Amino acid sequence: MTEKLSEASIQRYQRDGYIVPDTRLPAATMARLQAAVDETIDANPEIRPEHLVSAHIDRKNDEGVRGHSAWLELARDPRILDLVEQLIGPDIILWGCQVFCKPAGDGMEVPMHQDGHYWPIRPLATCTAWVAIDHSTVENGCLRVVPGSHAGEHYYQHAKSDRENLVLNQHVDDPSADLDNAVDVELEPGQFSLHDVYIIHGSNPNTSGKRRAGVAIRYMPATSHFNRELYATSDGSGYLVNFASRPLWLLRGADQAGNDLKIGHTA
Ligand SMILES: O=C(O)CCC(=O)C(=O)O
Repeated sequence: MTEKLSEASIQRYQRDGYIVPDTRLPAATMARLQAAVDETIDANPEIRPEHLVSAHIDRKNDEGVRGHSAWLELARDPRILDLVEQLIGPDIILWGCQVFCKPAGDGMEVPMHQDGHYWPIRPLATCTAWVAIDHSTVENGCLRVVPGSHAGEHYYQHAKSDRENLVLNQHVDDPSADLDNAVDVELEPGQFSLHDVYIIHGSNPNTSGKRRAGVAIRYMPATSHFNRELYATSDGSGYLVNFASRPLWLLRGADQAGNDLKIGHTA
């Protein structure tokens, strides 16, 4: 059954830049996804489990990660897509997906940042569904967001950091950013949040005894263009991404912006 977002929820997304819908993925789905996290990690022993970029590509992808079919299947899940559609419209392209698994004890911090600095999407637009695979709590480093920081599509100044135990080497370094207002988005397995590309977000290290795995699925409206020439490859965030050959999946509606939907697909 599709969840119909109330007008108040849609307004909250527009005002705060994120929402947590009521929908929960069922236990059977979560058991499969929990196994998929383990399998994805086992297939990529040389990669930190917070860095499993494009994990939805079911082969060794051009970013060096061996993906798993479960993530593409999840990205296609109508329970998620129906909600995304109510926020970004009927034409939807899946362009990214990253498993962020913070192991117990030494899970890395994601510094507070805005997405999109190195994303080749014009006009820049994306709704990220962050799906909790494990319990995601304050204790094990849940997602944190600064409500309203997406407003006005403003880019806050970022600075580079060369600390090693960070998932990203960029953090917001701007006196006008209200980082003290960050809120924790605690989720149970199967719950997910939806957040706007401009929102400031991040997460604390996981020093607890409990793993925190989540997967971020990136959807853009097919009225935007994924411009592969803008940033063909980038390590601007501290690890390699390859936008030149990143496959796009038109999941709903029609492409309205001349996107190349063939590149990167093997079959
Ligand atoms: O999983 C996290 O803690 C961070 C996720 C994130 O930065 C994102 O979804 O863009």
